[in-house]
This record gives sequence, structure tokens and C-alpha cells, in this order.
Amino acid sequence: MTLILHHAPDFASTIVRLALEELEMPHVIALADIDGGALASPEYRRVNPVGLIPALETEHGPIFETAAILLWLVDQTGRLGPGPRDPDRGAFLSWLFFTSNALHQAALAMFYPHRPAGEANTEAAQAAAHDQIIARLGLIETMVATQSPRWLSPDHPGVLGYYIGILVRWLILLPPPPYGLDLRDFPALKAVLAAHESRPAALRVAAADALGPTPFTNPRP
Ligand SMILES: N[C@@H](CCC(=O)N[C@@H](CS)C(=O)NCC(=O)O)C(=O)O
Repeated sequence: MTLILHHAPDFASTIVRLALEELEMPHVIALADIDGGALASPEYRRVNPVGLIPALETEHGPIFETAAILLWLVDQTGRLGPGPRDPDRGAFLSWLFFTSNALHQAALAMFYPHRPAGEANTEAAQAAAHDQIIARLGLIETMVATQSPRWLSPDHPGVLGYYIGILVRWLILLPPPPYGLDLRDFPALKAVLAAHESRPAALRVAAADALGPTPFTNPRP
């Protein structure tokens, strides 16, 4: 069957769309009417029981959670990340799960601080999320600068480059002052993201989702 990506522009599903374009895998985009309550509908909950974007319908059934979908795509194609018997697999999995569990979660706490802390505590939640984001991006920066992994590299496209690229985009664009991210503090990562955003696949998605010409390194050109 043709893959179906449940998507809203510049939501987490854009990360999956970037991977699908890079892999040149035929797929259909099913635009989710989020404001119209589509994510709460029984039909959508059969695809993604937690009611979030993204979800990918496949011949193996529906898959949800960004990292799970990216890993499934790597394993199906043998591209954009190390496969199960590759010596780099363990390190790749470690940083993919860290990105999902730690960086993505801290970004969500920055954008929706009332969710972890309640409406009365949003400022404290954002301050804590900011510290976590800077520390966690610092760990990724050190890893890239010291280990130059093939799976997060300016020389090779990879699912992790696209995942971190979209998170960094949001962390530059969305947090209120003084929390916006400055990528000059993360030069090795910036080089990886600059290479990813200039790939033909990324340019196609940037045009389709109206992300601008440099969506990761300078999302407000
Ligand atoms: N851990 C989830 C997070 C996905 C997520 O937060 N999706 C957001 C968009 S970026 C969403 O669907 N928001 C709609 C809502 O909260 O109603 C994943 O990685 O798939």
C-alpha cells in the first residue's frame, strides 16, 4: 500500500515528511484539521491512539511517535541511519532516543509550559525547560564535534539531522524572550543542519510546508 502520512505543516510530522522525501518513498499526505478536532475523532484514534501528529499508515499497520516512524523507515530502507548489524547502531539509537525523550520533551515543555506545571507555573516551567534544552543541545554539540558520526554529519543525510533540525527551528522561532536559541553556540551542529536544509528533499518540503529557504539555521530570514 502507499504510505499515508497524517500531517500538519510545521508540526512534528514535517520531520517524517523530510525523511520520506529524502528516501523518495511514494506517500500520500493526509492533512489533519487540528482546529476542527480531527485528532480526537474515533477514525484518527484508530491510527494514533494518543491523538497526536504524526502518524504513518503502512502495510504493517499504523505507526505513531516520531522516533518510532523514523527508525522504521531506516530499517525498511537501510538508509538515513545505521542498520541493526552496523557497529554504529548503538550510538545512533542512543542519540535518537535521547532526542525524542529529552530534547523533544523539553521543547514541548517550553512551548506548552502549562501542561507539565499548570497555568500558575508557566514561567518557572519555561526557565527549567530552557536550561534543559541548552544542556541537552550542548551534549549533542560535544558528541558531534568530538566523534563526527556518519549518522549526524554534514556529509550524509540522516533522520536525526532532520529531527534535530525541526526542533532547533522551533526553538529559534517560538520561545518568548529571553529563551530563543542562538545556533552560534552550537557550531558543529549548525554545520550538520545547514547541510541538511540545503538538500533537494529539504527544499521540496520547505516549499510545500512554507518553511522558508533556511528552515533550520535561520528560520526567520
Ligand atoms: N512524542 C510525540 C509528540 C508529537 C506531538 O507533540 N505532536 C504535536 C504537534 S508537533 C501535536 O500533535 N499537537 C496537537 C495537539 O496537541 O493537539 C511524537 O514524537 O510523535
